[in-house]
Amino acid sequence: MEKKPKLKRVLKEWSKGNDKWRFNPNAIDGDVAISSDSSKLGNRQRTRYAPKPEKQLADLEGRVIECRGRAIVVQTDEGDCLCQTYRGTISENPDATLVVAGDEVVVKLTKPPTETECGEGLIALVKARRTKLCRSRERNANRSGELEHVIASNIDLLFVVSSIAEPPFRAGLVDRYLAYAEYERIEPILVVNKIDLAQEGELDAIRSVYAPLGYDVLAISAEKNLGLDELKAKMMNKVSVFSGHSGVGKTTLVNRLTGLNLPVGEVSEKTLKGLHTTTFAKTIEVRNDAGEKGYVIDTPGIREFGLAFIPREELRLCFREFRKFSPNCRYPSCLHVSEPDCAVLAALERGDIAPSRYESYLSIFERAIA
Ligand SMILES: Nc1nc2c(ncn2[C@@H]2O[C@H](COP(=O)(O)OP(=O)(O)OP(=O)(O)O)[C@@H](O)[C@H]2O)c(=O)[nH]1
Ligand SMILES: [Mg+2]
Ligand SMILES: [Zn+2]
Repeated sequence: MEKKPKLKRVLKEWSKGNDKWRFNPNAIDGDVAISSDSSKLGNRQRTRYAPKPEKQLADLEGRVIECRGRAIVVQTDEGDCLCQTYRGTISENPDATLVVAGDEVVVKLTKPPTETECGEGLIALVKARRTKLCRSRERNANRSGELEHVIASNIDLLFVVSSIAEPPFRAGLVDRYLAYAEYERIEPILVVNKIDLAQEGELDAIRSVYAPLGYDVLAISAEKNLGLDELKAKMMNKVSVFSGHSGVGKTTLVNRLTGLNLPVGEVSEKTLKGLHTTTFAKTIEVRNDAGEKGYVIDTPGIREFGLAFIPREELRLCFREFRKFSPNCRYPSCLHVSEPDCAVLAALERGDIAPSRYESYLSIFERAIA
């Protein structure tokens, strides 16, 4: 998936805002309007039109690799294409972010990809997402009409990346991801990175909470190359996403797994400035020695992961350890908070449910839809 030189250059220009390929919203369907970036030109002259997509160019199917502002990179069997959406873009995902990394799309070509150059085109169709990672879902649409802010789509595995220190392990955030994974029916895998910084017993304490629930816990040090083979093996023939707090080492892991050199950040610097090193989701190919491959989407770190959109009666099903006890609650509708004869609360009292997990449940519950 090594980008061709031209694609890299154009992406750089676009991300700097020097886009001489700005689209004219008034262009008629099929016309690609290109405006010159010269401010000296009069309004009339500012817009010129690219040729219409050639009739004989067949539409191409592909997968979105990254979206950087208006620049969307689509990988197709014929080669990478630099695309944009336009007024005629059809989405099968109403009220959600229009295009994200992982989306399967149909591209109307304006220029076919060649051996040496990437193609160009318009996104004609964004197909329905099989699975998705959402940052938040609003009850009222935001300015762009989004009810769901989607970060990545069509993923098989959600790697919940945390670190043992710098920043410290945050059980609350990890539990939110796990609850989300249960809700969305995506398989989650816990990655505890920076084990080179672990104090005696810290890793066991984390394992003792999550391993009995059936969650895979991978202890890793990207820095010291520990546990990376096991991680890579899980990723083969799948599309994975790395998600977690800023600074836990998601991009460092991607770099170690691929030999790439994507920018990583200094934790102290970032905490002070509140900056994220990775600013947009990006898909990267990961290969093993046997020639198998998988894809991983590296995402920007997050501090909060709101789950207010999950209704309370569904939320109680997202904590898998409750399921064993809940049939014995007095009321089938029991939400395990203050109801009499609640078997989940009794299990918590007995120490059969980890207090940190129940605390996470309550914290999500308080904001969930009643
Ligand atoms: N000690 C130690 N440091 C690590 C390890 N992995 C990553 N780091 C450091 O952690 C810092 C943050 O790493 P990044 O890869 O930028 O973190 P990120 O999760 O991608 O952060 P965002 O892009 O902001 O979400 C860097 O300074 C890395 O060198 C590790 O295994 N051990
Ligand atoms: Mg990063
Ligand atoms: Zn109950």
